[in-house]
Amino acid sequence: MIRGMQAQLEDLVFQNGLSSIYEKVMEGERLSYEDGVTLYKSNNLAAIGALANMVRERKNGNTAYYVRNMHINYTNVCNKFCTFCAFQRTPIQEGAYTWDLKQIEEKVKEFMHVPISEIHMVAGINTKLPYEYYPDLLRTVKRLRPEVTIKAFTMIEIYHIAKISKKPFDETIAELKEAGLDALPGGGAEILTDRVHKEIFPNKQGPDEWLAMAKRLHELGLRSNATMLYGHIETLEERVEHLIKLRELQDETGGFLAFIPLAFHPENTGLAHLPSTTGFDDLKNIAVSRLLFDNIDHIKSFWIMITPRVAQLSLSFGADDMDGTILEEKITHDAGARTPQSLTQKEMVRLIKEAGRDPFERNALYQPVTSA
Ligand code: V47
Repeated sequence: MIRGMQAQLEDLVFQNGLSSIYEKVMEGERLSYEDGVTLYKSNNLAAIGALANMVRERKNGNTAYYVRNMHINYTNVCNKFCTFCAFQRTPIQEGAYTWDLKQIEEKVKEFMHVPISEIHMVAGINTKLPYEYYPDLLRTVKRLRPEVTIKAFTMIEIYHIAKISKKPFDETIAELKEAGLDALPGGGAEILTDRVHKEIFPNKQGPDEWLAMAKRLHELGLRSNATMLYGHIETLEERVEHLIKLRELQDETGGFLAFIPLAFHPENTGLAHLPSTTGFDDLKNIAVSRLLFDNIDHIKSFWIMITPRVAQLSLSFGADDMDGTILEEKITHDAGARTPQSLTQKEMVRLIKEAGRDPFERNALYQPVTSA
């Protein structure tokens, strides 16, 4: 950093009581729980963003990753009834759907003309689906598009699949890998505290089980992402607790590829009385997570939830990944998202270049992809 800019930043952090955090960041020292709370409570987004940007550039230089991908939400039938979810349906509810393998094949074929290198699959827990459906789903997708990396099944789906497989856990995971599972998405973590678990997602696995499952899968050689659903009933302290729990697990396994803060969308949910998140809070979550995660390489901004405009700005506030072109998205749009369903590669590259970053096309494992 040139001296003038550094002096300005020192003034900014000093005026805002962030000097000790600034010093730790300069020294590459790990931030504490208390530092996390201080950052979340501070409204000096410019100072927090500048610190996060420093860490981002140290870790990822000027690179901004993106992926050409497709989302497949194979069923919205779910037995978990999480209060924050607008996507779930009971089996007999209007709008309930479950795609059989033929329909999955049709969905993949519908976008066969679009070059992609990742397919992201997450869905509800539909207890009517037999175990074989899951490896068959992976095989169907891989058969049609062998060039893609498949990032599928949240820790919650894996719990369910493993339970109904009636086989030893390691065997089930080996079978899913063999069928085409390359990586796992970060969903289902929500807020990893017992209070929030009890309040808004009591029917699915809670903090300890989510973390235990992630640990197990990392140990079996699978990499995953991690997410945090913010902007509902959680306190700022609980956000920090969530980040620290993930950081501790990452110390043990090194299995997390990316962290993605997910902005809560209230429409059509049991929390519809709550307001949407703001651009300010969206950027702050990106920046604070970049500062706390000294051991996770990538901070991803999911433009579907925070808009392409805010995601573009986030590239200067700690994020180094814009996620994907998507094609179709259901979970956030059912909850009232007004963002588009997809971005073209051209639009993605333009957003990144205008932000002064160098676009880098990747697959689900952050391996480089050479554009067709
Ligand atoms: O776990 C549900 C969230 C998640 C709402 O790993 C909501 O690259 C906002 O896992 N408002 C599933 N969010 C999505 C997911 C994901 C998404 C993008 C990238 C990656 C990745 C993973 O969606 C759920 C939940 O946290 N969600 N309802 C809602 N109303």
